[in-house]
Amino acid sequence: AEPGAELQVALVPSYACQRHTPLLHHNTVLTDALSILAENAELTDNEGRGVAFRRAAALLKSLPHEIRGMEQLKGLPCLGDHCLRVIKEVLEDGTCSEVETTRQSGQFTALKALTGIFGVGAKTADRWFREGIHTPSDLQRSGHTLNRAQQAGLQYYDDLNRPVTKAEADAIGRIVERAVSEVLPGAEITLIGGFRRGKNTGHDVDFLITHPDEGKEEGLMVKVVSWLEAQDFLLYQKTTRNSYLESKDGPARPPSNMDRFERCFSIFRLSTHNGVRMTETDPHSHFSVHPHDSHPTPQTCRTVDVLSREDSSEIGQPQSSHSQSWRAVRVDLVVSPYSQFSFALLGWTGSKLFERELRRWAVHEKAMTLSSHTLYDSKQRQYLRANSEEEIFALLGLEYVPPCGRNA
Ligand code: DGT
Ligand code: MG
Repeated sequence: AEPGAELQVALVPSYACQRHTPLLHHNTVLTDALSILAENAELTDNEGRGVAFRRAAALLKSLPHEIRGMEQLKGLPCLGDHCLRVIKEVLEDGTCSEVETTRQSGQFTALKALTGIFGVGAKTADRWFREGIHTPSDLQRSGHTLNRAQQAGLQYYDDLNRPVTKAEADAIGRIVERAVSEVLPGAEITLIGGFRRGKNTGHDVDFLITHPDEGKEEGLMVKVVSWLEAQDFLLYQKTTRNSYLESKDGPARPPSNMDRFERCFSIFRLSTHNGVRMTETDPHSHFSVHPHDSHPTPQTCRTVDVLSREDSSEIGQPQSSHSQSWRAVRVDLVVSPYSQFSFALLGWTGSKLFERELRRWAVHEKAMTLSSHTLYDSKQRQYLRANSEEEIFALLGLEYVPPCGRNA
């Protein structure tokens, strides 16, 4: 081994929020294997195991080199016996039998296919699987009563399981920006989720909306959604007031302005202008570049081919009728009061594991409670204010990690 290699390894910190985790890294063979086991654990009601596999994968993603032998893992955190067995097998044989068995198992493939339906979670999928329903087509034939979300999920199954490109995310961004500026001039929208972390594709597009005059954002979601519906952009939407369920271990009663936090789960109808070249740049567009955001993604000028879609409608749904003129895209909208914007931005940029690690760090290392709304200091018994993500990291005693480093 190289001199100093072990020392370097000993310095890898154990919380993902203490490290930079880039999108592209050196250990994809190992992390792909661990991710399958994580996914399987999550699908079979084994959250604890799922998190353990996710943490191990995230650790490997943050390493600056490729792991080629077990000796390189000495002293690294987050790697339990099970993970080490998996890694050892992959390093020695190229594959791990447990991973391959899982990948090919009927239960895993069925649960994946069923949870691939918008509106279907792991519990529902598992119940259906036990009834012999293994595919979306099975479900359709079963005559089960489905809620509105699940009906839309089945109807647009193929579209919603095809990755959303950055160009499509930007096109949706321009529509949302138009909607927002029509109903509330001065409101600001920011691209969040995986695309803010630099991903080229996503399963959905996430936006955060706010207004510099606190209070103006109240009731904004309903107006935005009405405008989008009137323009025929929405195939499905469900707007919820914030239920504040996320911080189970948080202070029992949040301040009353929390009630204003609104969220809309939607499915957009996005024109694909098949064969037409669309210019992405709008000089007046400022979405994804928020004044609070000191690390904006430069909106570079480029021209893109908007996909030409092959209609491969597996379940023979109405998708064939709109062949190539539009596609369905999952879009999440969140409205936040200005004073909570930084917390919302940090909380909705992800990744899910990075968020989980931030909250775990806050509780266990700092006796604080972090949510997408606030940071509460249990020792001082008070909420701490912050006007940027950098300030929140500083309050948590962490070095700042930019969005592109949060791909844990
Ligand atoms: P994707 O869409 O699969 O490409 O990847 P992400 O990272 O955009 O994942 P997504 O869209 O499920 O969620 C975006 C981030 O928003 C996620 O990393 C954590 C956060 N998030 C999602 N759902 C909730 C929620 O119900 N409450 C809170 N506070 N945050 C959420
Ligand atoms: Mg997303």
